[in-house]
Amino acid sequence: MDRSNRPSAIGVPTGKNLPQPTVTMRENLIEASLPTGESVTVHLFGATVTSWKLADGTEQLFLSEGAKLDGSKPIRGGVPVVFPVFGPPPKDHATSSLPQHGFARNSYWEFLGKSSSESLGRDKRDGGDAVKLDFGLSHGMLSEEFRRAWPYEFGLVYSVTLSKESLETSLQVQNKGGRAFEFQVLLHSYLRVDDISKIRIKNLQSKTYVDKTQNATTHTESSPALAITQETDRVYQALDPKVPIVVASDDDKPLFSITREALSDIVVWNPWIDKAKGMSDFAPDEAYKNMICVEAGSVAGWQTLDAGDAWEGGQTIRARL
Ligand code: TA6
Repeated sequence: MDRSNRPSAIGVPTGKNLPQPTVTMRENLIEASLPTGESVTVHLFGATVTSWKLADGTEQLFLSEGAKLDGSKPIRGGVPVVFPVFGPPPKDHATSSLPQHGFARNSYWEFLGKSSSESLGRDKRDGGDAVKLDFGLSHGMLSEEFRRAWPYEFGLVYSVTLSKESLETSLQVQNKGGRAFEFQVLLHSYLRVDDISKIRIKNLQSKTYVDKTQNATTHTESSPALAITQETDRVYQALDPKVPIVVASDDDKPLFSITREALSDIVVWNPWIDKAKGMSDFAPDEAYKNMICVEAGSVAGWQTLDAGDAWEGGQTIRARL
């Protein structure tokens, strides 16, 4: 066939002709930004997202001014990763010797690499509309103390995906050993708000919750729009992950919307005045007015992962809808 007359393919701009996301690494921080200005920063300690900014530069996450960034303690703010146990570990459990909220937020992870829009299977015409950062943690990377406290061969891959309209964080848990283990997991998101008295949390009505400020007694949410007027520490259970939890202003403008995959519990936490003062890394004391934790997790019970199996779950947070 005479190929000289074959029409040339119509040029479809590929990602390589368009401005691409940038990813930089300095010390223990990985920063990714989109050509349109959105950015995300992840600290290798805990693979903790410490900043998420929209295109206009506004910060969406709360990071305490007293947060330790030197690995001396979990980072107070952003999105700490809670694994393999949520809260203080039960005494009669394999996690009993671990610290509160487990070791994932308390260990250095490794940066595994980035993927941009094209490899994310998104619209190729806009190479810069998303970037995914992957982080890994495995048993051999843990401190001797943690390895001894929880002697299971595991692998974690934590993916942070920044797009123009959302921040997505998901965790894959692999059981690389020869015996099953139980785990809990939670993404401890500290959302930044201008004024805690002017926000409401929606889509919790009629849901069952355990109230940790009332001796872990069980209650049913009666409010269609929960206001935060005191120390609040509630574990809402068995929610449909597809139904967004919405943080709205008091005149009902949506500020954040959180949907989940395989995470059916939501923790709502604000330390309020006394607890804020009582945390040495929570600063300034008044900052409880500028944060609300809405935490997607699987924490009401335990997931069992058999040898060789894997589990995946995650959240997508949309801001300023
Ligand atoms: O997610 C809510 C919670 O379990 C609260 O009870 C409070 O302890 C908060 O986590 C912070 O825990 P941390 O260990 O980071 O001080």
